[in-house]
Amino acid sequence: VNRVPLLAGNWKMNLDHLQAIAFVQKLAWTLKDASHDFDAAEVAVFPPFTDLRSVQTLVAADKLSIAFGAQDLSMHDSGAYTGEISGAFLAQLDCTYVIIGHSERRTLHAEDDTVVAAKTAAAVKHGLVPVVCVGETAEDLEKHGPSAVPVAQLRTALEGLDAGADIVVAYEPVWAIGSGQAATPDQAEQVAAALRDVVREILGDEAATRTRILYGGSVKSSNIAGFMREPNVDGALIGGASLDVNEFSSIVRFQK
Ligand code: G2H
Repeated sequence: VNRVPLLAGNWKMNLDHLQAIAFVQKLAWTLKDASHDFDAAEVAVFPPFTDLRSVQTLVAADKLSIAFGAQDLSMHDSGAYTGEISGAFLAQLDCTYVIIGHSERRTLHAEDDTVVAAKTAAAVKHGLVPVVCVGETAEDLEKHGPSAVPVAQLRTALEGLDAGADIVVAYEPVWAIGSGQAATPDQAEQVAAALRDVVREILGDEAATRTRILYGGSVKSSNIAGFMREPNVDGALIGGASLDVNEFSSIVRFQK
């Protein structure tokens, strides 16, 4: 199976637009120095909304191969939704991706599976690739086992999408996020395989073969290789460790 791995840095609410420019420039130089093959491992960053215009300008001016996206979007196209950002606006800024349903959105902003599904549909409608995040809490894990909750979350998120929809799935166990305690490669593989079955069930075989499933939760340069050896793990969503250019570059240049 030929899926290009995706190494994606979720900056969360870090780096303002000036820091973003400096960061992306340094990242591009570091990867160029290391002769990184972007066709072999795709690199993406997810800055705050207010950085996107700066990142777009820099990427276009320097013809960088670094992709970028937003960390959230509105389920609506336009209108009286104070503080919300339309997928149409993100598409205009050349965003390729948009993260949807990150556990911090689910927990801190009460986004449930229905909201996640509406946002996923909105992203696809505007030509963005949704990075749909799913994952269980420690309590879910104890009560329902490893894949039941992420599987149910993904089922709802994908309902109503066309088979041709271009999506990325991110499995992020809540207990592993920012905790320093990552899942084991085995655990990630087990859930990733179950999530691929959901993609197959809802979007069909072709989508299941093509869709990239990422692992997220305390990924760093010292543990990335183990995840990348798993057949159903096609990359990572990296939070804390993506804010250090050297560390993120080492993750991007993982050795299997
Ligand atoms: C999970 C992850 C990035 P971290 O939230 O989405 O963050 O790598 O800091 O655990």
